[in-house]
Amino acid sequence: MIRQKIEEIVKQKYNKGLREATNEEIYITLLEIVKDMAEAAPRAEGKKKLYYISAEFLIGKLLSNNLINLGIYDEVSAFLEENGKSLAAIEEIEPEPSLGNGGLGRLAACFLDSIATLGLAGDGIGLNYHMGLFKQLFDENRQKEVPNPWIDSESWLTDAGVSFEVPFREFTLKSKLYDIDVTGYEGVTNKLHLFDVETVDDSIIKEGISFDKKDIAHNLTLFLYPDDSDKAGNLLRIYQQYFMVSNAAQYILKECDDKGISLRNLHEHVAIQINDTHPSMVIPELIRLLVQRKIDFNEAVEIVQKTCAYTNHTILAEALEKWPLDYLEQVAPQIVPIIKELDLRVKGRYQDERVYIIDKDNRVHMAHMDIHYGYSVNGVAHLHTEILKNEELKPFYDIYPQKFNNKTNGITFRRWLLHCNKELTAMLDSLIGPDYRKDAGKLEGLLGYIEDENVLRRLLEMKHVKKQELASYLKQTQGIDINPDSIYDIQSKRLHEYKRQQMNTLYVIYKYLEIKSGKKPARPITVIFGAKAAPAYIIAKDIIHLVLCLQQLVQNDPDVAPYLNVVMVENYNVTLAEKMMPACDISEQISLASKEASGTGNMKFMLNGAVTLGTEDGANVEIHQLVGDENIYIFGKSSEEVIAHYRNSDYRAVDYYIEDDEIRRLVDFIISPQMLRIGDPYLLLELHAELIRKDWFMTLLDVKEYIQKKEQMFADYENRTEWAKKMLVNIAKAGYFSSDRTIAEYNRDIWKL
Ligand code: GL9
Repeated sequence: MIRQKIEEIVKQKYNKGLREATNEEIYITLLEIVKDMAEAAPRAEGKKKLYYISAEFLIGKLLSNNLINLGIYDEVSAFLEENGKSLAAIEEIEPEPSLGNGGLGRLAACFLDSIATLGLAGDGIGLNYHMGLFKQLFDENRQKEVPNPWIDSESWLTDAGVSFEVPFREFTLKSKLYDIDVTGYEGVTNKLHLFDVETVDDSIIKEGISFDKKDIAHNLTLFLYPDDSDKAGNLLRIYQQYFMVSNAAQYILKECDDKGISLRNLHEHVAIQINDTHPSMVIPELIRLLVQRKIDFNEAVEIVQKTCAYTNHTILAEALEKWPLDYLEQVAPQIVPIIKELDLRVKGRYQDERVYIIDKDNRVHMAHMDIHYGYSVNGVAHLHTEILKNEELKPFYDIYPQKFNNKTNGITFRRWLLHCNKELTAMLDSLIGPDYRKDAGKLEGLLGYIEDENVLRRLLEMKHVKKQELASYLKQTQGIDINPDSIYDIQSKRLHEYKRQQMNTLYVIYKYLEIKSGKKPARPITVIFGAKAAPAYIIAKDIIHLVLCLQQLVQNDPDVAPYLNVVMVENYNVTLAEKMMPACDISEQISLASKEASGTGNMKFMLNGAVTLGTEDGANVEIHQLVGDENIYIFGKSSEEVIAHYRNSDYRAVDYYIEDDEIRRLVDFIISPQMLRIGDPYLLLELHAELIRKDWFMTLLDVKEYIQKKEQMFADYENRTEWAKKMLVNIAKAGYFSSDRTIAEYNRDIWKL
C-alpha cells in the first residue's frame, strides 16, 4: 500500500521512478503522504479539550517521528533501501523547526506527543517564528548569532484558513493561523496551532539578528526571545505574548461556539495550561472577551479561574516575568483595568504584599496572577515543587495549599529511544518484548538480565556503535574529529551559570595539567559540550569563549591530544541531541543544587544507557532514588545548604580562591599566558574576575568534589562488566520518566479530560 503510494506520487509529481528521484523529491513525497495520513487518523473524542499555550515548542524534525507514530517507519525504510535510497539521508534534507530554546520548549513538544498517544484531546498554541531562536556559529572562538530560517515552500505547516483581529493600542494586527498535525503513537491526531502575521518581513533584518524592534507589523513573528536588554525589546516581547494569548483565547472561544458550548460552562469543556509565565496574559484577555460577550465580570473571573492552570519551570527570578504596568498600557491598554481589578481583589483579601499582583513599583507579577486566578500550580520535579511550596512561593502555598501539585517531567520514548536508538530498541524488543513502547514501566523487565554476560556485552556494543555514529556525523557535518574508543563525557543544555559549564571547564584544565605533568588517563577522554548562550548574556558567552579556547589549546598540544579532547558542537539542537544522547557514557548534570527545576536531558541520557554525574538537583534526585547509589555519581552541597548560603549571604568565592591552592591554580589557568595567547584577554579576564568576585552559582563551592567524583567515574569505567550493569539499571529504571506517565498525571489531577 504505502510502497505503491510512494511510487505513484514520485511518478506523478516528478515523472520519475523511485530510483531516479532525488532525496529532496522523496522527502517532499513523504511529507505529502504523512500529512494525508495524519489528517486521516482518528481525532480524539470527549467532552473536554486541553489547550497547551506555550511560547516555545521545540518539536525537532518531524518526518521520522511521524513515520514511527503512524506505524510505517520500518516499511518505508525497507522500501527505500530496496531502491537504493536511505531514509537517514532523506532526513538530512528536513530543516529543523527552530521554535524553542531549551527544556521548556522540548517538554511542550514531548507533551504533545504523549497527549496524542494517550488519545486525549489536546492542542498546542504558540507562535510561528520565521527565524526561530537563532543559529549559532563559531567565529574566532566566539558565538555568533545569525537567523535560522526553517520554513521552506514545502513544510509541515498547513494554512488553517483562520484569522483573528488582535487590538493593540496603536493599531490592530490580523493574524493568520498555521497548523502542524501531531499524531500520537498508535494514537490520535491533534494540532499544534502556530499564529503568525501576514505582514512579517525578514528583509528588515540587518546584520546578524538585529532589526528594527519598533516595526511590530513586520517583526512580530521573526524571532523567539528577541533581545530584551532595552525598553523596545521588552515591549516587543509583550506584543508577542499578547498576540499569542489573544489569538489563543479567540480560537478557544470560536471552537466552543462551533460546538455550541455555553461559555458559562467553559471549564467543563476546556482546560488551559499556561506554560511558564509567557502566556499569563491569557487570564485577563479571556476575562475581557467573556465580558464582551455579556458575561458579568465576577462570573467571567470565576469561569477563567476554573479553566486556567499554571506550570512553573524555574525559581530563577530573571525568568519570573514582572512587566511594568505602563508597558502593558502602551501595548494592550484594554487588559490593564482588568489586571488592576484582579489586583485590588487580592489586596482586599490579603495583607502580605508578597502576594500582590501589582507591586509598589507598579510592576505586574505574572506568576502571581496565575496563582490567584488559576486552579492549579505545579512544579516540574519533586524537589522543585517542594522548594516552591516552602521557599519561593511559600506565601501562596499558605493561602492555597490545595492548588499546589507536582508533575515530574518526562520525555517521549518514541523520539528519545525508538527513533534515536534503533539498536537499543531492537535489543529491548528481543529481550522483553515490545510492550514497553506503550507502557514504559515494562522496561524494568530488563533487570532480569543483570547477570547475563551476553546482554551486558550487547549493551556495550550498542554504545560503541552509537559512539562511532556520532563521531562520523560530527566529522561529516562539522569537520570535528573524535575518537570513538574514548570515553564520551557530555554536557549539553542551554548555557547558563547555574548549570555550571564553567565547573566542567575547570575539570578540563585539571586534566590538561595532569596529563602535562605525565599522569595519563587509562583511556582517552572526550569532553563534549553543546550549548547556546542567550545573545545578551555576556558571561555565558565568555564561558563559550573559554571552552573554545581550551578546545584549541588541547587539540594543538601533542602531549595532551592523544589522551584528552574537548569539543563544542556548533548549533546544538534537537537533531544533534538525537545523535549525542545515545552515544554518551557520562551525563553531566551538575547544576547548583536547588536551581535546576527538573532537567530532561538527564532523562534522555539515562534512557540511552549513560551514567549520571550530578548534584542532588531537579529530577536528578528522582533518578538517584530509582537507580540507587551504585548506579549514579552524586556530589556537591545539598539544596538546603545552598539555600542557607543565599539566605545568609555568606558564600564568598574569593575565600575559596585564596585558601585553596588547587582551586587557585585551576582558576588562574584561565588567564595563563598560553590561554591569553589563544583567546581574547578581555573576555578571559572578565570571566576570571567573575569567578572570584561573584560566582553567583557557587562553582568553587563544589568544584573539588566534582573533580574527585569524575575521577572515580573514569576509574570505575574500566571495569567494563560493572559499568555495563550500571547502564542496564539506568535503562531499566527510566520508564518512570516517560512523558506518557507525566501526561496521565496531568490529566488525572489537573485537566480531567
Ligand atoms: C526549564 C528548567 O530550567 C528545566 O530544569 C526544566 O526541565 C524545563 C522544563 O520544565 O524548564 N525552565 C525554563 O525556563 N527553561 C527550562 O528549560 N528554559 C528554557 O527552556 C528556555
